[in-house]
Amino acid sequence: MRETAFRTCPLCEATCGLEVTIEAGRIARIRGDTADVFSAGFICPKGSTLGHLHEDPDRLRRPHIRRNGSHAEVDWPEAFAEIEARLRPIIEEHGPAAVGMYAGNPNAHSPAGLLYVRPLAKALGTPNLFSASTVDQMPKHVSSGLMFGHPATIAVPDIDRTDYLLMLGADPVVSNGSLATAPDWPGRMKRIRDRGGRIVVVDPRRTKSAAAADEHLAINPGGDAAWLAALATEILRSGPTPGRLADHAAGLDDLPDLLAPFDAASVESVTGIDPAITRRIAAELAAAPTAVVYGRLGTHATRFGTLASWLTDSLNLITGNLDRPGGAMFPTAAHERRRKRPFRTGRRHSRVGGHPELLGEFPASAMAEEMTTEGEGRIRAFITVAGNPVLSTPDGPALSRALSGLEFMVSVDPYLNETTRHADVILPPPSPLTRSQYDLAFYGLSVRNVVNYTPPTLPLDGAGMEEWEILLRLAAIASGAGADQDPMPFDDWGLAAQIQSEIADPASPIAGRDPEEIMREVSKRRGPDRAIDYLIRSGPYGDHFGAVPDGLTLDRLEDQPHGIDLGPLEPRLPDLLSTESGLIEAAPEWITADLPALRASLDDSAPPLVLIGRRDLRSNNSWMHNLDILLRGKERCTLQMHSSDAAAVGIEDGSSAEIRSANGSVTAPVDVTDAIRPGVVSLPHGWGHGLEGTRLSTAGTRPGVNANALTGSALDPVSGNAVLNGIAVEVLPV
Ligand SMILES: Nc1nc2c(c(=O)[nH]1)N[C@H]1C(S)=C(S)[C@@H](COP(=O)(O)OP(=O)(O)OC[C@H]3O[C@@H](n4cnc5c(=O)[nH]c(N)nc54)[C@H](O)[C@@H]3O)O[C@H]1N2
Ligand SMILES: Nc1nc2c(c(=O)[nH]1)N[C@H]1C(S)=C(S)[C@@H](COP(=O)(O)OP(=O)(O)OC[C@H]3O[C@@H](n4cnc5c(=O)[nH]c(N)nc54)[C@H](O)[C@@H]3O)O[C@H]1N2
Ligand code: SF4
Ligand SMILES: [Mo]
Repeated sequence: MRETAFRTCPLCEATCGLEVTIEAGRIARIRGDTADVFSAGFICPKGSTLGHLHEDPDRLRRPHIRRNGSHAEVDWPEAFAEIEARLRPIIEEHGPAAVGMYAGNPNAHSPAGLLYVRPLAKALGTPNLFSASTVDQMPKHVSSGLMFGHPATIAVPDIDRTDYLLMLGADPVVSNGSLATAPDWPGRMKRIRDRGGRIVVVDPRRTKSAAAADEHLAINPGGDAAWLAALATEILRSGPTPGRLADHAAGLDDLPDLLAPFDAASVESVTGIDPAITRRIAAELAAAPTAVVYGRLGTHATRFGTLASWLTDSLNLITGNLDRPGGAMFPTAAHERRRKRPFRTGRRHSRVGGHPELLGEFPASAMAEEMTTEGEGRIRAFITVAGNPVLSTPDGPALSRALSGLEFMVSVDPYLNETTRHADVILPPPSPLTRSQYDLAFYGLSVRNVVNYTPPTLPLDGAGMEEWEILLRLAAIASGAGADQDPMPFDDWGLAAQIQSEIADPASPIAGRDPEEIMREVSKRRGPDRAIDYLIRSGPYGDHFGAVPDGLTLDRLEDQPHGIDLGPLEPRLPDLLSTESGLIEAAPEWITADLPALRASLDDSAPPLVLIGRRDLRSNNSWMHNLDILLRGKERCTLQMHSSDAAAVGIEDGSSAEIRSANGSVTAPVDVTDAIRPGVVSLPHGWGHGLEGTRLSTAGTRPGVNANALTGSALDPVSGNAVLNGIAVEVLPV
């Protein structure tokens, strides 16, 4: 029998619609869903591989326990009993801080990750929480939280209507975009130019995105904050023009003085950008009918990442492009909640490094030291959920050693990989094709308001357990309720508590309603689907449980497998602001306090050679390398190096080189190219497979090397985000 199902791809932020052909219960083909309201048929090479992922014999189907150094399959009750027997005594003897947790990137792509990891963290009650956010976008959360009041109040580039896109440290033609959900960036970028708009890409490498732009500026790694500050200074010479937002912003008058040390001339040494070009770009930005500055990973994972993130939004504000069509706008997700409490930072500090907490987390770079430094509050047991920090966080080899010294470790992960090989118990979630999909993270970051819900495409395999149930059971164990306890009442209590608090809020669309009636209305579904139905029905487009007869419900979404287009982004300020003042805070002190350090950096002498990262279309961080269909083809874990740098040390294209940093050393084949700035080399992250105790037979055939053996403890102190770009290195022929 042949059937067709539609689903949203869960692999990256682009949320493409997939058309899945199923024959006799197996995936026969996956291609782009041409009827999808958002992606209209666009997909990348990864989207069609979900069937391969589903079939991958190395993907774990049942829990594994490590005994005598190797992992063996067990059943679920045995796995949970083992966790209870080994985790609880550690908590009882040493307190909750003795258990740490790291949540990785795929959590942002699954309802289970987004709805059930936080309750698990709460049940653990530990301050030692870490996530991939601090090797990624934490600067954006911090600057958005402080400027607009909530770390999720993030302005995205309105690329479908803009006349001018200034894009820094992002390569969306390859990454398919981040903090700016838009399937088909290549097509959308082309349309900007087709309608007479202009795209400027700022990146030390001439990327595929740079090649698709009108202009490419090869900035020095780490130079973005200073350069953006200089653009702001040049624009502020003729005064800010925030337009409608003038009455809704505090601190605008402080900007010229704060940014005075940075102008086109003073930042040339750290950016490598000719002052005349900087002045011209400033003039173009100010003059464009609409324009947007968009910065991403390459600007965030640097020493001054938060300043760069803040300056991005500041430039949009002072040019009148914040919250207007064609500028930087705030999406309205169908499940959005009202943002109330103002954002706070630094409520506590990490034990060893004294790093301030941000969003309830400490920097991922500080995980290893919290495990290996003796004393009260040391992390003795660890949980990873959908993360591979041995490959993805700084000084991965040191973290690997720290993990091997733990008393107990649990991983919720479908693979036995570089990180999970250290776990005493591995709990595998089922294949993504067997779960429902609704992008709780990305509809709030999307360049159009859209909504799409996908029910499971294939039934759960008999041995499998849904990931939300795994997480709920872990939470029950962590809270002391026991491994045998039915965890479902916890789920009911969690949702009931949310309903209670929202009906008590006079500003909620369901204020004063009967909580039991609402619970009944959503209770034909379970787990995340039930929660999502509740969130949508009581959300901005919802049916408000009968009050808005044609409003959204999950049933209605299920009837629309290609999604529902809710229209272009709409201006949302000042209503969306949740700062204490009720205003946009244009110059938050937590951030501007870092300006003197940026000023001082203008006098630093640059290292002769620095390392940055990059992504590849057929790769997804560390975890899709076990699929032969993606792995085949040319070697991807190569060091890109400019021909002049290669010639200077006698390195030829294709030969091997040793890359040394203060932190470590790796050896990789060199790809000599002129598409990178002299003085800069690039190595992708997520490689370094083939380690003992892993079960990744395909990835092991082309292991590559771990770029994070070269990165170290450097971070942006304002956000705790790791410095992954601009690492001083030496490259030597071998
Ligand atoms: N194919 C593929 N897609 C992915 C992923 C993947 O691994 N593979 N990962 C996903 C994830 S988790 C994320 S967060 C997104 C990230 O998506 P993007 O934010 O688009 O990140 P990258 O593609 O890494 O591009 C970052 C760019 O910054 C440049 N760069 C490095 N240092 C600097 C600097 O100091 N200044 C400037 N201006 N540029 C710099 C690099 O050369 C690179 O081209 O991609 C997602 N999509
Ligand atoms: N040097 C350098 N380092 C980087 C970056 C860089 O640009 N340069 N980029 C950084 C960025 S942006 C990110 S987001 C991080 C990513 O860092 P991580 O999130 O730690 O790493 P991933 O490689 O995405 O690992 C994902 C893990 O989740 C598992 N997994 C996949 N799907 C699921 C699922 O549905 N459920 C569960 N439970 N597990 C699942 C995979 O098997 C894998 O073990 O890497 C960062 N590291
Ligand atoms: S671009 Fe992202 S969402 Fe689209 S098919 Fe590729 S991996 Fe999936
Ligand atoms: Mo990321």
